Amino acid sequence: MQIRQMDFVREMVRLCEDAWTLGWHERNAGNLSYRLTWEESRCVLDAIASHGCEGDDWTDTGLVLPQLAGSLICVSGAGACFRNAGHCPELVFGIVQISSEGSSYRILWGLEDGRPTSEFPTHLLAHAARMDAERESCAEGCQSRVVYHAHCPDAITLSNILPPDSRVWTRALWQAMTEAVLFFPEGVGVLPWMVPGGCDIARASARVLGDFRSCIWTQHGLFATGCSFDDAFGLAHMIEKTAGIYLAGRAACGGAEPPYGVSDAQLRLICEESGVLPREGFLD
Ligand code: 2HA
Ligand code: ZN
Repeated sequence: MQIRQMDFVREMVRLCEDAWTLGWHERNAGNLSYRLTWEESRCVLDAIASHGCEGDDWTDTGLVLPQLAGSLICVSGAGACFRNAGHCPELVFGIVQISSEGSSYRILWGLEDGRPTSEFPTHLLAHAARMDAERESCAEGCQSRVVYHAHCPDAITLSNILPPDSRVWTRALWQAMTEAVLFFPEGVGVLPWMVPGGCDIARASARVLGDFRSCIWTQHGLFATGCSFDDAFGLAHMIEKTAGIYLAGRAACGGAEPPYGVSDAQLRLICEESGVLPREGFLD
């Protein structure tokens, strides 16, 4: 099977097209990565071997991540426009292999225009952070495979009016819409403003993503992670939608806090009914 026909590539294309339509990916905004299963990795390596391709030279990532040693990661490219994902997946995405020490990568397929996204360090550290977090908390081990960064406009607007505080943000979003708490009971992580594109913001984001499945980049956008494309995209969508509802509510109240959001007592009731534990300390 051709690599561009594989399910995970088609899923990446679909996410890009949907998110482009929603207006989250102006020009070359945003980036996306997927950590392949061993089965998918084997299919990719077989497909590459059958074409007699060798893979590129190794490039140092500046990070040492033994969790990712030997992994194959499909990632969007630096400067790539999500709008073109369906038209030319080999330009927008590529599959890289992480070295056995977890400190460098080489391109096996795609990225025909160059190299992985400028936020590659954040993607690598986010995958590793979720693997560590889930290994501790989940009997089945790590399920997270998708890391997604989008410039969602309402989340960005909200970061212009709320402090960069996870509890404040989470409460505003939970109160905006009844079921938000069920989608992100652990809350939403928020990172104060930082320069994008390097290892500093990557390390700070990974600290947040060890604790939350999402991370707001203030005045910039958000990161959402998940076990599947539906999971990561759905989480980003839920954060963006609740941010929009909260903003519309505040605007309708002349800038004041909307008086009739879902109350703490109601949030506790929904959680009890659904067997979900809201993050400790985030309800009054
Ligand atoms: O890839 O969104 O943050 C373009 C970006 C960088
Ligand atoms: Zn960005």
